Amino acid sequence: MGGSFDPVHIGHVHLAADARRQAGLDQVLLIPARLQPFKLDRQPASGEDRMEMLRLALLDEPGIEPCSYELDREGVSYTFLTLRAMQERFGPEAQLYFIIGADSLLKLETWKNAEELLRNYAYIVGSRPGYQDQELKDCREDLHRRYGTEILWIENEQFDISATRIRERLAAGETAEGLIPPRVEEYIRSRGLYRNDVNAGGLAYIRRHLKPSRLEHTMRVRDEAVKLAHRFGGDPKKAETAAIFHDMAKNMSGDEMNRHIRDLGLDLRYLDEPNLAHSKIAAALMKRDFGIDDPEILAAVASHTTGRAGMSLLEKIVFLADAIEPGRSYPSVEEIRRIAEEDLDLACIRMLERTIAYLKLQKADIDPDTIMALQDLQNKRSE
Ligand code: DGI
Ligand code: FE
Ligand code: FE
Repeated sequence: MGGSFDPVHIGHVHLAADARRQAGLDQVLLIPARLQPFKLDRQPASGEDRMEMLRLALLDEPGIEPCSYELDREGVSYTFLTLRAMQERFGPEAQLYFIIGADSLLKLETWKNAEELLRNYAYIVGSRPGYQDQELKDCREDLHRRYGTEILWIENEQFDISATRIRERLAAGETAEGLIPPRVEEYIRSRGLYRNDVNAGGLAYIRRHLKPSRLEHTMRVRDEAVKLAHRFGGDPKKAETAAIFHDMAKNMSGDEMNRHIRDLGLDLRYLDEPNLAHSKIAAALMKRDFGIDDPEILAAVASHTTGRAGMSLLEKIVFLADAIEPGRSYPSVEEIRRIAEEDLDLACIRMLERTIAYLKLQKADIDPDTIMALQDLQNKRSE
């Protein structure tokens, strides 16, 4: 059974145990994959830590063991190479079963050396009870007919536990009790793992504090900000972090906002304008409660509503992503999206113009930062 095991959770342990029992296997090996940090938007736990967590998780599970085969080799491991090596290790008489999830089964034919995989090895597919829908049944039949592949079903209650959710909880300082074995949680705490995953901490916070529509908006801003960062040479990781947190203070009550303004020592003039306060409160909370002190990220959150004179690339990206994410609809949004395909500054100018026009129509006070942001960008353009 392969996987990231970052961290191993009871879903993995149950699947391995159920597979061993239901299919009568002599031994189950859990083989953590080498993870490439640059391919993930977060820092994975090291191979040593993931092996140790597996060892601890499997202490009470006879016949199930961690295996460091893929970690010990250089580069990306292909499953067909790992299975070849296991066949060699256990001898030609050994019948190997590869334990996978239902979604992987559907994609098996796209894997490297799929034909070898399908002809030489059998599979145990874990799925939620009752999840064997027609597509899976057809797939199984089809693979069996064309390659003679033997595929066994394992029904597994905890199959949809998500390691992402577990990391989010841990990063937010919550326990993952009931999701990972207690010994593994102790190890995670003692090693300080998953604590600095700020994005996970932010996601856990906004899932709890934002209304569904606001959460969906935030997710779209995140995607848009990462896209803009790639397009204009910004830092996609910083853009992602700023976007996740940017509206974290949006669904607070007036009392709550006032309390934060007081506790955080923010300027009183924001008190009666929630739209202006929420971005400043968010930046201050990120710093105080999530330990984010990158000034660029904090500035991008603090200025996302109004903009300001001298905006950095990241500030422009977050400001614009918030304004043009696919859920937005106002008269000029299509035009601004089109401009944002190639000209970040001009798109920001058009957005600021539209905000000012809108606020005038509403007879609302226009923040000096909004006006100066526009003037600054216009001046730089005419130079
Ligand atoms: O938080 P979002 O809704 O995603 O978006 P946002 O942070 O850009 O907030 C938008 C609201 O803020 C919108 O109703 C207009 C208002 N706003 C933007 N600039 C100014 C402003 N309100 C005032 N009073 N003054 C401004 O300069
Ligand atoms: Fe906002
Ligand atoms: Fe927003």
